[in-house]
Amino acid sequence: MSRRFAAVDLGASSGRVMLADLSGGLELTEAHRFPNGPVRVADRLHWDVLGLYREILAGLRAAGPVSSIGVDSWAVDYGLLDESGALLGNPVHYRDDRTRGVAERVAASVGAETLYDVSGLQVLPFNTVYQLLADRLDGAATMLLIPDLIGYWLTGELGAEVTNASTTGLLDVRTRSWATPLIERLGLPAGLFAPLRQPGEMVGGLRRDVAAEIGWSAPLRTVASHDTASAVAAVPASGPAFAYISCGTWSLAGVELTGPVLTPRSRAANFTNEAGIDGTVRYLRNVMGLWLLQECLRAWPGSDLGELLKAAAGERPFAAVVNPDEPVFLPPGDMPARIAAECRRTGQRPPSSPAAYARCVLESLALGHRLAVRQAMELSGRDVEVVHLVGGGSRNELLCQWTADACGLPVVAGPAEATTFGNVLVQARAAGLVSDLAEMRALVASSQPLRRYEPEGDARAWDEAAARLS
Ligand code: ADP
Ligand code: LRH
Repeated sequence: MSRRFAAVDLGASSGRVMLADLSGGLELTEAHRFPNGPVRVADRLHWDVLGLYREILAGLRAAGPVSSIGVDSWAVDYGLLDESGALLGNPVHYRDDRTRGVAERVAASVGAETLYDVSGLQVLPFNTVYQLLADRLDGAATMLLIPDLIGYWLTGELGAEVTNASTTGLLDVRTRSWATPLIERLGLPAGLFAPLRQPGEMVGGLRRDVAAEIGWSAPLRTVASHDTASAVAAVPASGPAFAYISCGTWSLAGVELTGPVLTPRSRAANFTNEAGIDGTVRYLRNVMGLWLLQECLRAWPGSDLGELLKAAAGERPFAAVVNPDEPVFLPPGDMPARIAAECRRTGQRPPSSPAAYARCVLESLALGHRLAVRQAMELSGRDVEVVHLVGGGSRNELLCQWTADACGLPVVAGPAEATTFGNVLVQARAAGLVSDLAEMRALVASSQPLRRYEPEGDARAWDEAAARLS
């Protein structure tokens, strides 16, 4: 058996096919990277799922033969299949507005407490449950979340991987099985939901047409197919006293627990209890993340991220800060204009240059990180000595330093490709090359360059800035 594994990792801003070699340590190479993002067609926002599938095949062709393949992606979104297994319509993007008001209607009919008690999930307008209720389900036989859909196209096998299923709002947080009574109470057909699979299970071999297309064949294994679950599995922590921030398009900030927290205070703070590998709970909250900066950059054609960050470092501290989680920032559109409007609404002068906007975004995100990490600690009772910041955001030195400063805790940054590491290490573990979660994390820690940021600067200034947002 070769010690090479392929990871397909679809992020909201880019997808990649990565190749990991565990023959002597843990080496990662990028076989193929391709852009991803929303596609608007008339009044609906979609993903280009067939385009993504084409790029995945190109990536697998470039990667060459491996022992097994794993697929992960962003959560909550899905494709609907008819009886024959054909895709019904093009998957809709979670930033689409068709779910407006649905969460409120469901809370009024079923009760927000009941929903939280069953699923343990934070309320986000785009949770799968709300999307399904806003969707036309006529003719739909099966709902597959995106990695399960890709897996179905690669192998012909139907299933629902459990870490991602935990983001639907329809998985029982205690039993980790489909919450059939809730599904039925909501009037959704229970038959839509495919049998659950655990990370590390063998799914099956590639379909003949797929193998012919890429020029080789290997089995597909389930991994922690929710990208955030894979990222948390690869956090290079050495004990339990850590918080994590999986920082890319979103910042997912919280702690890893052995059981859910379902208290009224936890629900009020909108903390989620998503499934991690090996029965762990990812107790976290979504912070709007680098989406804010991505959308600013889209509004400034020709701008360069590196140059912008350099200039942001020279801007006046705390000139303006916003709550990054204001719902107004969720959809695509003119981000600088929305930030300016939010500054005016809160009695602050809007930034006057791209560099000043970048500073405002990064300081605001660091404050969002601080609030989520502190609340996660308080609500779960978990002690935290270090914050691990992984994902593309770990390459942003300003954000790492300011997160350390704002939290008053050391930040260990990296790896940027934590999701991919989690993906391949679950495969390697299933193949018997790694023993357990602790060893997976130790392997990441010993093989990847990490950078430590100690809190510095003016702690009082961060307290004051945080107070401006509360
Ligand atoms: P996703 O998986 O959600 O697509 P990633 O984890 O790939 O997101 O992170 C993408 C983000 O990482 C980009 O929006 C960018 O802000 C940040 N990033 C990537 N590379 C760098 C870099 N060299 N310097 C600063 N930030 C970076
Ligand atoms: C990050 C992520 C996050 C979800 C969001 C939809 O990529 O999976 O965990 O909340 O996308």
